[in-house]
Amino acid sequence: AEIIVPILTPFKGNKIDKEILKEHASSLLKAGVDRIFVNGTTGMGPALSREEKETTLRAVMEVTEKVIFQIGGLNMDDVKYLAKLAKDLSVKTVASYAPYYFTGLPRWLIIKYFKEICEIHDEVYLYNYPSAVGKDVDAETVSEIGCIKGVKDTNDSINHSLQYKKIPNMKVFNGADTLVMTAISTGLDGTVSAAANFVPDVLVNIRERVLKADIGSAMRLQFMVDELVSTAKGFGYIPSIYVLTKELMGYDVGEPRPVLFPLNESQSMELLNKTREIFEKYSWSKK
Ligand code: PYR
Repeated sequence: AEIIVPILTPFKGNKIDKEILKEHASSLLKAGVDRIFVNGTTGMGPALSREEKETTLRAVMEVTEKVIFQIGGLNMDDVKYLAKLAKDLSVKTVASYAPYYFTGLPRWLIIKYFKEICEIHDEVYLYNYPSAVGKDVDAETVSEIGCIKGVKDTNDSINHSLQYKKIPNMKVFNGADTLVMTAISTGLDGTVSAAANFVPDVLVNIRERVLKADIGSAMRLQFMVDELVSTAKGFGYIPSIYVLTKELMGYDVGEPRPVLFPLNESQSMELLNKTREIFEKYSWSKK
């Protein structure tokens, strides 16, 4: 089972810092992460321009070819441009969320969107995130699209994710931080977890323990991740990820981009204090 990181996008003065992005990508791979999901939610994909989505891709491709390139958007010309770019740069996999914001889109429209991408690129993943996008692209719709090779399902229902596995050869990843252990032990192809930005070692450990059938201790680590994530969510999850990554990975990862304003000094301190208490409670320390 793969651990895929939806990598954060480091900003300095509202500009993407490519060097930091490369350093972070390379250190996550060293920590045991299998692939890098570029321009996901944690990467603030919907807040990036087409040029910026290209910038993050090119930076990460300088470090590794183990990339999933998220290209979704509401401007079909941009989406197609990015699919073509991926093909030209030999990026193996592209992913997209469904057209968001517009509610009540009929199924044929969603299907057409993905088919247009498949005309350009041959390995297209669906990024299904119903609570953010406003629509669920379920297993039946994926069957109907016909050309989707994988699904990242950000969904609290593992049963929902499992339905996609009924489609032959479909790769399925769950995207909830709270379901890393469950996704791996239930036979999905892995996890896409934002927490992999700041505790890649813990997620690698969860996988090791599940594979050794040491479910009890994997579950305990999962509960630790749950507490870290719910604490971070209290401050705003994405801004918190920058603070946690700097602290736990040991290098500066810049700032998020407003509207996801960075945490101030006292918020950061409070978050880190609470985080330390959680690590102590679970007797976890970095090796
Ligand atoms: C993302 O940040 O893209 C996730 O799915 C977690």
